[in-house]
Amino acid sequence: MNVGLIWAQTPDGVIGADQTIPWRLPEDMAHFKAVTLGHPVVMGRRTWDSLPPRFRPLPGRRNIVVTRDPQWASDGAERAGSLTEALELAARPSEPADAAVWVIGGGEIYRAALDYATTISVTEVDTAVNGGDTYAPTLDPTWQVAEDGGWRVSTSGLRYRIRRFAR
Ligand code: VY7
Repeated sequence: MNVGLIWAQTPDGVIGADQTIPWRLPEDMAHFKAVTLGHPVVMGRRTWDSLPPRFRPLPGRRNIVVTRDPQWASDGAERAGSLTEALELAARPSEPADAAVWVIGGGEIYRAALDYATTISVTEVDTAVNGGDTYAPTLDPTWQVAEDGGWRVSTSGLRYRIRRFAR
């Protein structure tokens, strides 16, 4: 199974502050939805909590949540005790071998998933965030840009670019 990671970050690597994404980029939300729709998504429990309740579970996707708490349960979500357990759940049952799972955050889960990743979608948002407390993993040079959408300007006024990395 192909394991993809998808995140949005500032040039400094900030992906979150105070349990939220500290910018609004409608084009990136649309990109995120288009890429992940129809595929299982894996996220950490804090990321699950950070989703506005009306958007939980993310529709049209199996939502797999990683938590060490064996008691944790939430409507519409599957619980996994570790990232590897989440990937095993995503691969079953009867998903095609070339199916994709998308790891959607956050920082701790991306770091655990990086070794398994075959593709990474990074939206770079040209903004500075004060008080960022969650960071994207740094990509070693084996990761190369496979697709570059170029810099664009959001309706929100922010500059952003979407790049895909592969190795
Ligand atoms: C997470 C939301 C957060 C706040 C409000 C609405 C990249 C993104 C993520 C995660 C952007 C989010 C939403 C947007 C998606 C909608 C549901 C409502 C859907 C990521 N590049 N960008 N993210 N939703 N992991 N990677 O905005 O979600 O998909 O149905």
